[in-house]
Amino acid sequence: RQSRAQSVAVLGAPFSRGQKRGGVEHGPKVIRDAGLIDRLSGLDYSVHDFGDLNFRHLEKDEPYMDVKFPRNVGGANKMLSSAVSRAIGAGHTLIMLGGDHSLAIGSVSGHAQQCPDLCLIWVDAHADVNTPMTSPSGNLHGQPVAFMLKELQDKMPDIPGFSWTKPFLSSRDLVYIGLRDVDPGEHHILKNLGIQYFTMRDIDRLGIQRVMEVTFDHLLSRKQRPIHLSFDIDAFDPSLAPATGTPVNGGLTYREGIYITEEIHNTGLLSVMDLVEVNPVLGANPEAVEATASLAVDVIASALGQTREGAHVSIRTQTPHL
Ligand code: B3U
Ligand code: MN
Ligand code: MN
Repeated sequence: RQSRAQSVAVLGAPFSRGQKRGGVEHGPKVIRDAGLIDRLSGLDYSVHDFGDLNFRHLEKDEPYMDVKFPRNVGGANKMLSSAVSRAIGAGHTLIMLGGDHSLAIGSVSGHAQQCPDLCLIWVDAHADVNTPMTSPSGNLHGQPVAFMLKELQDKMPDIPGFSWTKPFLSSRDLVYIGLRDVDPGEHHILKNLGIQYFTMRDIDRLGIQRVMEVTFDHLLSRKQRPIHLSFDIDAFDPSLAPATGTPVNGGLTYREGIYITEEIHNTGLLSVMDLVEVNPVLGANPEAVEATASLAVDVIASALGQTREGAHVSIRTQTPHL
């Protein structure tokens, strides 16, 4: 089971310029404050908290076409990409705490530098595959997947701040789970490229167990390879994860979310996980923020092997009366 590294690195990416709402840069702090490091240490990993990246803010950053803050987003992701690449190269399993979802550009590309055969599971209410031409908002957190896909190469203009990266992922190496707010241009891309995706309706029809079976058939049946899990907290129902920028009704239940991460853990192939879009400023009250942050901790712990049936670690030394 635990075939990969026994060492987990946690890296915070306090960044919010991929969208317009302040506060998501405090995600790493509230997720740590909800007890992340202790929970992971309790799972018997050696946990290395790498702290937060220190992104430089660029004052002069005019929109390009309609794309907002291109140089800030590009620069932050360049920095994140090399940090992720270094951590994976050093043998850690990495947890990246966002920050908004534009950070997946750096996280997945840095991972791909070390693991060119990785596959990507994107758990989100949104497909985040707009190009600058299809984006209704100009926000880069709605576009990260478009920067990754080789098949979209000629649809992507040269955006200032992004000359360091080029597309590295095939559309067949990507599966979406939890979609329920997909823009027309995104729907066209999903259909046109034949991307495997499961909307909330698909989860209603098939059940989450079957969804995970088909996901792994699609990604792993030909060969075992590292998994990048990019988990947007807004995949969960807003009743569970209220403190986020773009909540959409009808999301994952707690049990569906945890089942997804349990199954990913059980593959033994999880290599990097992003947990993004926790925004403590948008919680209606402190309880709403705590609920969202503690859900984030639960889903990360579950991806790293916390089970609902419990576990026993060296019974003989810890409970000699047994
Ligand atoms: N699809 C819309 C909205 C959106 C995407 N991601 C989030 N919201 N979190 C867009 O702006 O691209
Ligand atoms: Mn997202
Ligand atoms: Mn989302």
